[in-house]
Amino acid sequence: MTNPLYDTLFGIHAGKITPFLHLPDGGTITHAGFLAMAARIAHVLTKAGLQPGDRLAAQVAKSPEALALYAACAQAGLVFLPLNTAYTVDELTYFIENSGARMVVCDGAGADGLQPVADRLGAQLLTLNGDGTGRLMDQAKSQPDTYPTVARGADDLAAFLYTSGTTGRSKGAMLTQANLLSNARTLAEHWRFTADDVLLHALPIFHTHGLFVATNVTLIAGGAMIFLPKFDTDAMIEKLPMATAMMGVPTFYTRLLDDDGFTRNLVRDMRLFISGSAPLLAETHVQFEARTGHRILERYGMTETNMNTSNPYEGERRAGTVGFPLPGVDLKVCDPKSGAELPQGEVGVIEVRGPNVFQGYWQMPEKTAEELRANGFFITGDLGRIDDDGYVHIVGRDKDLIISGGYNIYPKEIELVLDAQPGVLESAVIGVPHADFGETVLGVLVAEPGATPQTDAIADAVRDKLARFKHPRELIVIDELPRNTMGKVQKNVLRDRYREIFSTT
Ligand code: MLC
Ligand code: AMP
Repeated sequence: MTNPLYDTLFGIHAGKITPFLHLPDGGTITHAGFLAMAARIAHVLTKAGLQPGDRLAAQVAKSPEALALYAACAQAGLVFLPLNTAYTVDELTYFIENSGARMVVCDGAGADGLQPVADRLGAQLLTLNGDGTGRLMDQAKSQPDTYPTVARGADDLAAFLYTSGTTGRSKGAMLTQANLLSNARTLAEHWRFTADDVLLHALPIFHTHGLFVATNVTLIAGGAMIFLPKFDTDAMIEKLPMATAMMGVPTFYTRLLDDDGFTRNLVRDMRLFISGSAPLLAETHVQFEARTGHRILERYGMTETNMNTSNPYEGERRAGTVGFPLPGVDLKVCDPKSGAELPQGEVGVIEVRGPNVFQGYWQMPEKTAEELRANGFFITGDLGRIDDDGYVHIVGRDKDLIISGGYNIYPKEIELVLDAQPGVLESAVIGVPHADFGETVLGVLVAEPGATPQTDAIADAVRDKLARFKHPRELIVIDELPRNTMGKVQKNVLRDRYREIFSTT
């Protein structure tokens, strides 16, 4: 194979005129049509002077063309760096600079804001809008619809996904072709995906879940996707009868259950519902089975590792657990301080090793060394235990992380912005329960002596700097933060104090 990722996911479908993407308006794009689109894009990228190994940063709305950009990067040997569409120019600047991206592809609406950044950082900029228009596709139109695939090895980098951290600085997780392919193969087999599958795809394609789990698994099996631009309950209800499988974050499931139009009859031809990226409440699992007769299959993964565990396809899908380590994945529960493996049943930090585990953080050897052991085990920061039957339970987090609707939010990043605001002495950002998003963000502020922080102005300042999903839903000013005897802020005390703040009952 000259390029394992491209050949295995995309190239094998050359010439196939069966549908690959079913679009919301009822139109379809065949595998062959999709590959031709990718080839034309690959020509544009190569003609722009991009060389194998160069990074391409894309902040684009979900569309067939956006997905073809991923395929084009694979074919041209480029490192694909997808970015959340909610990121602000401030956030994007960091990613472009840190990654050394040579090309930025963004929505036309964002081009004016990003052009000066791209110019300063020596990156070229092309536009791609949600409807497939823009400079990228204008240039692609006149290109040949086949492209000589660039030779790459399994150990070459295929993608960078940025993940934030406890210091507030985002880190580029480096994923190789082998990382992505090994997981795609394992999952497709484990979840019995075939060319007959039609996956209802409503996830964003800038994260592991929507891009690598959902898309790669479908591609490797030769199946098709109903490709929706985003999650919308009505659209899901309309399309579910045509699907055989769905993948979603827990919010998808709770929103569907909240709609009376979501009935057993709609999903009679479905074979599999998968949930991940955030904890699925056992109560959601139970309600879902009562409504539909289907047991949701919950799995557990991370940006750095792809998928690590899964409930069984056949056998008991146990609510409140993430199942067993996937074939080829070693998983152990360790003492957070010493790193020593704990006896089965005890709670500790989950560590994982396998062909799915990333290569480290781009140009951050110290950060890599803190989380990726020399023996290959990655310290996930998730707290878990393995029960008597071998099921893995995620019971909490050893890292200061909020997961809202499946998006990760690191409080430190928000605290740094809040601390810099006039009248603010210090801040603590915590996650509190939220019926729709599972958790949401609350900002707790302490005023400088004699000052009165203006929470509206502070909210405006946050809006300029950080993506919408990171914004505190509310800012509260209190006299002082609770601290332990070591002076460390006791976020658990704050979380207990405000746990009902967004409860609707
Ligand atoms: C949108 N908003 C969010 C949000 N999504 N705020 C907090 N958390 C979120 N997840 C903002 C919107 O900008 C909007 O702001 C307001 O909240 C309400 O928006 P909405 O219309 O209700 O939200 P919607 O657009 O429907 O999006 C909700 C969602 C979406 C759950 C469908 O967030 C989503 O698709 N999440 C999936 C994330 C995901 O793929 N995670 C995988 C990571 S990979 P305003 O101001 O306009 O009202 C990973 C590894 C693994 O974790 O294991 O998979
Ligand atoms: P990310 O860094 O965005 O890839 O998010 C990964 C994190 O999501 C993990 O470290 C877990 O904390 C969380 N996660 C993913 N899947 C699950 C799950 N099924 N249950 C609980 N937490 C999960």
